[in-house]
Amino acid sequence: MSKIDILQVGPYPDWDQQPLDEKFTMHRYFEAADKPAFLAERGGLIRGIATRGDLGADRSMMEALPELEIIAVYGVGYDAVDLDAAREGSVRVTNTPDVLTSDVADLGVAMMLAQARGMIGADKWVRSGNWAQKGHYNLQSRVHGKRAGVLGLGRIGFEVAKRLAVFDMDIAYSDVAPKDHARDWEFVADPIELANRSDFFFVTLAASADTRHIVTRQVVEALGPQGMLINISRASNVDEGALLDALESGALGAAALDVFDGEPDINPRFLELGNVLLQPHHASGTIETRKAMGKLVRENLIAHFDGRKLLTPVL
Ligand code: 8YV
Repeated sequence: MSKIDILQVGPYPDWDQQPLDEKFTMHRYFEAADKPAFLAERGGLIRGIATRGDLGADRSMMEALPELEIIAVYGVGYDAVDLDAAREGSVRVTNTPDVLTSDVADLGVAMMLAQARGMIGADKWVRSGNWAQKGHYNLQSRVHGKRAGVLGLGRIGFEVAKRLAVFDMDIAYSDVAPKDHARDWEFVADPIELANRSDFFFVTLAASADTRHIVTRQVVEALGPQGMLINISRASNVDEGALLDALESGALGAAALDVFDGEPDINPRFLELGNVLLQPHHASGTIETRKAMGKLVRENLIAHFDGRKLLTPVL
């Protein structure tokens, strides 16, 4: 029996590629020199898409695949998948929640600490010989006991807040409504008000058309010259032009970012800034978590084609 044909939108580690190749005929879209021709030639064979959170699947791709049944996303964020197009085509969609939650939250907190305590610069201070030649590194900013705002108290936001509580931080959060699991953390409906009462402001909400630029210039300026914005969600949740303006003028004190407009080709204005920690969209980037994500992608695809219940359905 011939193997089912799957369109693979982006690369996977070998430990995922090998079992996928064993089980399916994987058509490596990301390696195609002429992608429209690739879809025109093979589109009629394809019954599933294996994609990544940052790559997704748009309407034009789906329309090129008349036999498409399922889209499996390697990532929790499915904002790059055109869900309307998937619904219209009765295409199932899966993602990889839960398995990556703690690693993403860990990195978000680590980014806050690293930026607040100047760890990247301090490492350079030692390696350059400055410590021996020029003396002590500049004093930095305290984290424990300060005010934290979490914009989006979903799985990742909750794990971030849980970790911040260990640093005795005064925690508030904003979401569409108060959350039952929010412990003693204050609910603040308005992101501007949340930023006003925060020293560290985490953007942890799922990205969608409704959340685009929810972090406005007003939110950034409310966070202020002593404030820090940490984004481990999607760049689209933040008005990046306003963020850059505020970082350059000092209207915002600092930022720690794992996601960017146009990534990996980020705005070169970031490269000139000494008050930003830059990370390459790798909050879920641990061996353990990426293996768990890849396993979920495979298991969802196999379950679908075996006629069984999907493990982590979005649609
Ligand atoms: C993914 C992410 O690992 O989970 C998501 O939505 O953004 C990342 O954790 C990444 O998109 C995979 O390429």
